[in-house]
Amino acid sequence: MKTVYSPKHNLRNPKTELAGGQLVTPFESPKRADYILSAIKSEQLGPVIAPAQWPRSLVESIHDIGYLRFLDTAWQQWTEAGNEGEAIPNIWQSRSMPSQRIPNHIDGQLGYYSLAGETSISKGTTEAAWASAFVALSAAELIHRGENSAFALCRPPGHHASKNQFGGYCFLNNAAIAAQKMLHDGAQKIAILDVDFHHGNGTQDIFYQRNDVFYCSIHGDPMEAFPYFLGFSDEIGTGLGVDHNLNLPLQRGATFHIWHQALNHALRKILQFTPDVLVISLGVDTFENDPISFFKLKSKDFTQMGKTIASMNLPTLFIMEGGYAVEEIGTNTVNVLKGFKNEAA
Ligand code: 6XA
Ligand code: ZN
Repeated sequence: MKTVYSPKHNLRNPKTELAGGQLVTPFESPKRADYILSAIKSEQLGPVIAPAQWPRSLVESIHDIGYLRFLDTAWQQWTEAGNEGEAIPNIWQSRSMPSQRIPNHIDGQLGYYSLAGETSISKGTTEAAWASAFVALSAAELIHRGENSAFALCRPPGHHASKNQFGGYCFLNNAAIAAQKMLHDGAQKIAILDVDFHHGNGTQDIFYQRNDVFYCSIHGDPMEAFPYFLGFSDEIGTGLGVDHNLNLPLQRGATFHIWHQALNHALRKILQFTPDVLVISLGVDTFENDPISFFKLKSKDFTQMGKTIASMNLPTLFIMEGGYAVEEIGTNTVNVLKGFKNEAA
């Protein structure tokens, strides 16, 4: 299995994350990709290749032009306003302020274009986000050209990013961008299975009214876990998209036995959809020692996860999302990929 990787992820190196009432060193750090890359090499998963450049229009097919313009200018606007630290939103349009206007001031724009407050924009963030999207697009191209599987080592991650909002460490929705490219290239139907601990609110929202993309997620119950306001089991899609969205929230302490039952349920539904390609939003923050999550998967369980996914016999594009127990993130990620590779026909 080929891996697509760009060292430009290092340009995303914020110093601050708002957590527990403090500014802490962000969980989503460059080290994460380093651990994964080194496990890919030591476990000899396959070649590691650089991404190509892709037309901006492929990203514009998912994200609003105004949002992309905001990302292009946010850091400059922030520093020109005289700020010393990193750009963290601190005001949002709330239920009691239903304005449709987009503010001119950077503080207002940060609120308008974000859905959460932990993620700061730092110098280089936008460049890294684009490189991450190019990693996903290049891995999608491998599938288009006939590879049975590919791994996009994306960083920053993407599944929380909606068409016009960043948050949850995400800026551009890499999985959505890759799926849209494959549809553009001739695929009729794509299934996205999101196995990250967190619900992929951005991906769900982007495809919620569509029947060419089936989004399915297994995640911590949003009553108890980020992103709190989306990811419930009664969200099934609207319009053409009815029955093309499946949420399987699980409770605190879920073991692999319980998680795997949800996986089998998800895979049965995906088989009924008969997709041309399976996209896996691959977060390994379901790990028992993950610092920000509450499932109980062990390292060996990730191998079984990959094997079970391989039993679908579908071209499969893995896109990296979350996972923060940094020392184990490499092993756990590569366990999924090797489990898949060793089982795939
Ligand atoms: C912020 C939690 C952000 C979750 C990021 C993540 N308190 N998403 O791993 O998959
Ligand atoms: Zn996550």
